[in-house]
Amino acid sequence: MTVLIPVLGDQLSPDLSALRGADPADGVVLMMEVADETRYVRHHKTKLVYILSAMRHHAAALRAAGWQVDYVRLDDPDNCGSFTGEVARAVARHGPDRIVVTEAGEWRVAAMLDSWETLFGLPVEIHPDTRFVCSHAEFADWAEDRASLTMEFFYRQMRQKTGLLMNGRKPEGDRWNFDKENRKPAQADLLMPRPLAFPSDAVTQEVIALVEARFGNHPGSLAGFYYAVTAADAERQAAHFLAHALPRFGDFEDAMLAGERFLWHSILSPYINSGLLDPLDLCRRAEAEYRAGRAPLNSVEGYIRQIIGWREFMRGIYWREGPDYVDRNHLDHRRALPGWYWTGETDMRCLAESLGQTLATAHAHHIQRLMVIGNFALLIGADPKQVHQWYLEVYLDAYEWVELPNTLGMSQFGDGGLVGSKPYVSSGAYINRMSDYCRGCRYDVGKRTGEDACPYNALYWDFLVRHRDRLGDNRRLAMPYRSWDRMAAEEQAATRAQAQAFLAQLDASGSAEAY
Ligand code: FAD
Ligand code: DLZ
Ligand code: SF4
Repeated sequence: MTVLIPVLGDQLSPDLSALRGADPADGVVLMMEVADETRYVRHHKTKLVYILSAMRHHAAALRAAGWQVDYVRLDDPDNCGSFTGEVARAVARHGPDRIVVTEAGEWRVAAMLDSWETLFGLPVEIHPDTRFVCSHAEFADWAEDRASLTMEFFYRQMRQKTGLLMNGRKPEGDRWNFDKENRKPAQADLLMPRPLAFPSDAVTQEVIALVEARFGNHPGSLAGFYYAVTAADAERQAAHFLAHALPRFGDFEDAMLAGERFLWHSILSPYINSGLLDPLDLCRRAEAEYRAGRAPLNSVEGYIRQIIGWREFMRGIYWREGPDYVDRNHLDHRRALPGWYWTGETDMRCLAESLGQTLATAHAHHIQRLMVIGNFALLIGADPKQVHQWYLEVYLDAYEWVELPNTLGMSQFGDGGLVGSKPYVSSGAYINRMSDYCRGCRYDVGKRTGEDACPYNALYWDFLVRHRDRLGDNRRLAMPYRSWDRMAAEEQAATRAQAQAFLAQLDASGSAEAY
C-alpha cells in the first residue's frame, strides 16, 4: 500500500490534515516547485524566494520526522510545470493506491484536485483544512438567511466557539470590541520594536540565485532578504512580537509613520498563511499575555479579532461567493493603475512611502494597504481586477483566498458592499491625522484646489459625486454628501475640474500596460 500525499506551498504545517491519518511507513509526501505557480501572477521576487525556500526547509523537516519526501525542484529538467503534471509523474514513479491531500486554498487549484480522481483512476481523499477555525459548512450556516454579512457578528460567534477572551458567555471586559481605543496616531520612537532579521542560509542563497536568474523581470528587490523560512525562526518572530509589540499593537494599529515600516504590527501573516505558524495558537498565547497582565485588553482583543474575525471572515466570503467573485466590478471602474505602482516613483509622499516599502520588502501594513494605496486606486476608478492582481503580486502574505476579498471587496467596493458597508475612501485629512507623511510632502493637505493641492482631496469629492446614483442613499455616507451639497457651486466646480485635470494627467503619463 502506498499513499501519495501532495503538500502544496501554502501547506507547510507539520500537522496538516492530509498527514494526520497517514503513516510515514507507507506514505510518500510529494512537494512540487512548478512554473505555473510561480507565474500565475508576476510574484514579487521576495515572495518567490520565501515560498521556495520555506518549501525546501519544510521538506527537510518532514524527512527528519521520518517521512519519505519526493521533492521536485523548479530546475529539474523533467519538471513539467504544473501540479497535475507533476502528480501524474509521481503516480508513475510510486504506483500509489490512493492520493490523500488537504483541500487547496483557492478555486484555481481546487479545480485541479477535483480532476485527479478521474484523470489518474485512483481514489483521491481531499481533507478539510483544519488550520482554520470555521469550516466552509459552518460559515455557510452562519451566512444563510442573513440580509447582510457583518464581520462583527461572525467574530462574536468565533469568540464563543473558541472561548477566546470569554468569561462564560460574556466577553472579557463586557465589550466585544475595543476598536475605539485603537486609533491613536504614533510618534517616532527609538524604542519601537523592529521585527527580527534572519540571515539567509545556503538553501535560501541558492533560491535567491535561482529567482534572480529566472524571474529578474518580476517586481521588487531582494536586497536584504530577512524573512524567516523555517517554523523555528517564524516562532522566534512570534515570541518577539508577543513580548515586545503586542502591548501597544492596539493603540497604534491604524497609525503610519514615514520610514517606519512595521510599527507595532506582528509581521506574522506570511508565516501563518503558508503554515509555519498556527493562528489559533497565536491567539491563545496573546490571550495568555493579557491574563498575565503583560498586555492590555484593547491590544489583545484587537489582535485576536484580526485573526479569528477578519481572517476567517474573508476566507468564508471567498469560498461562499465562488470563482467569479474576481470579476465583480460594482462601480464599473476601468482605469489602468499608474505605472508607478510598480516603481514607487510619485511625489505623493504617502504613496511613495507605502509603495516604496512594498517593493523593497513585500510588506505594508493594513492601513497603508487600505487607506493609502487602495484608497488612491479606488478614488481614481482603477479596474478592481487589476488592483487585485497587483496586490496578489506584491505582498508576501498574498494568496487569493485572503487577498481577493480584502482587495476587491473591502478596499475597492467591487462587490457592492458585501465585505464593507461603505467604500473605504478618504480625503488627505485622514492620512494626515493618522500619519506624518503630509509634513514632508510637496502637496498641501489643507488645499483642495490649486497646483499644490493634495490630490486625494479633489479626488475624494469627485468620487462621491461621480457615484451618487449608487452611493447616494448609503446612510454611512450621508454626512459627506450633505457637506458637498452645502459647498458653493463655484467651489464644487473648481473641485471637480481639479480632479478631472489630475485624472487626465495621470492617463497621459502612461498606464500599467507599459510595465
Ligand atoms: P497584524 O497587523 O499584526 O495583524 C494580525 C494578524 O491578523 C495578521 O497577521 C493577519 O493574519 C490577520 N489579519 C489582519 N487583518 C486581516 C484582514 N483584513 N484579513 C485577513 N487577515 C487579517 N492579509 C493577508 O494575510 N494576505 C493578503 O493578501 C492581504 N491582502 C490585503 C489587501 C488589502 C487591500 C488590505 C486592505 C488588507 C490585506 N490583508 C491581507 C490584511 C492585512 O493587511 C494583513 O494581514 C496585515 O497587514 C499583515 O501584517 P501583520 O502580520 O503585521 O498583521
Ligand atoms: C505561490 C506559490 C509559488 C510562487 N510557487 C509554488 C510552487 O512552486 N509550488 C507550490 O506547491 N506552491 C507554490 N505557491 C503556492 C501555491 O500557489 C499555493 O499553494 C496555492 O495557491 C494553493 O491553492
Ligand atoms: Fe498624501 Fe496628500 Fe498627505 Fe501628500 S498631502 S502625503 S499626497 S495625503
